[in-house]
Amino acid sequence: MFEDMVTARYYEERLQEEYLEGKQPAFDISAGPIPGELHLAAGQEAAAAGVCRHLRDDDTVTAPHRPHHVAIAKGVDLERMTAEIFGRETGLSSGKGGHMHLFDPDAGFACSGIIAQGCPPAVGAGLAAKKRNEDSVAVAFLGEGAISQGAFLESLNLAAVQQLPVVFVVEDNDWAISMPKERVTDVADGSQRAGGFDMPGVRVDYDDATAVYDAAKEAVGRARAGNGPTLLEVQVHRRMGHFMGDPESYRPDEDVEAAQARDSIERLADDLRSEGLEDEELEAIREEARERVDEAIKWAKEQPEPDPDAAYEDVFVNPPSGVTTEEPTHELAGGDD
Ligand SMILES: Cc1ncc(C[n+]2csc(CCOP(=O)(O)OP(=O)(O)O)c2C)c(N)n1
Ligand SMILES: [Mg+2]
Repeated sequence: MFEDMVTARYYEERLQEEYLEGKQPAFDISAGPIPGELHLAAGQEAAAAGVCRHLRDDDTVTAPHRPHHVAIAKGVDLERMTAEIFGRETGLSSGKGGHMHLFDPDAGFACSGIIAQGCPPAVGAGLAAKKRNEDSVAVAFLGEGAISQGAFLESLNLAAVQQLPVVFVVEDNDWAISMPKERVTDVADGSQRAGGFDMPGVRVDYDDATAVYDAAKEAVGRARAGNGPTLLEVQVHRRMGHFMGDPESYRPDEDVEAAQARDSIERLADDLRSEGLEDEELEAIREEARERVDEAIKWAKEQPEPDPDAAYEDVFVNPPSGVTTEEPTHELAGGDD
């Protein structure tokens, strides 16, 4: 867990540097080597690390728009994920998806920029496992801002009524962009949503990786044994803005300070020291993570940019109507119709 967490944190620190290149002074979001939005998960690593430790390669994980810590904990190919974020041809989705649309079938991982969108596919993966008599499980990560979404609530219902091997993991960072949790739901503990679907609901109050590990062990074990879904909520802290460039003018200073003060990585490091690990051992893990990340970023930046013509491949309509005023020069992908 420590390795996953320090890898994710350093990865995002490096992405931040790369992301800011060329975007100043007016913050041109389309400039630089990583164009578009970038949502960082620094402060949320404990949820991903504690849950994904219990997962196998044939288990499925879906994540939302803040996906890096989950992808790393699930074992997504770091090189190809980074190439995707940099929009390169060898990226997981040929550079067309970007950081919110990472898809790695080998690692059983997908994420989406649409809130709660990962829940139905996770239920689908759970249903497939059940029908095939396999003991793989599916885990859907989502933010607390998504717990009133229809896609989430309908997914809870279907998973419960069919007793599917699914674990829903809500990362409660108290904010949905600039919207504080208490303004959108009267339920302070999102795991209470489970009660309406007659499934177990558990909340881990602190972003404590070992507590998440223990809670997830039971939830994943229940799913794998064929005893149905669980809703797990984990309190985490958003150390950064909603996205890079967010001035956070809506956020009280005390809230930022509280998030900075509670570092789940330091907390786990303390736990490990109390279990007898030496500082040098922890530093060696950090060093290895830094090397791995630096290599992945170096590799990704050396990768070719996609051929512009590839924009017309892997799309439903080719070329999309209204995009060009000239005669289309590409064949329709789907044949005559
Ligand atoms: C269906 C849908 N509605 C709105 C948005 C715009 N949006 C992007 S992130 C976000 C807030 C999400 O908050 P939360 O689920 O708590 O996740 P967090 O950003 O805190 O990790 C919203 C409303 C979206 N992407 N999808
Ligand atoms: Mg949130």
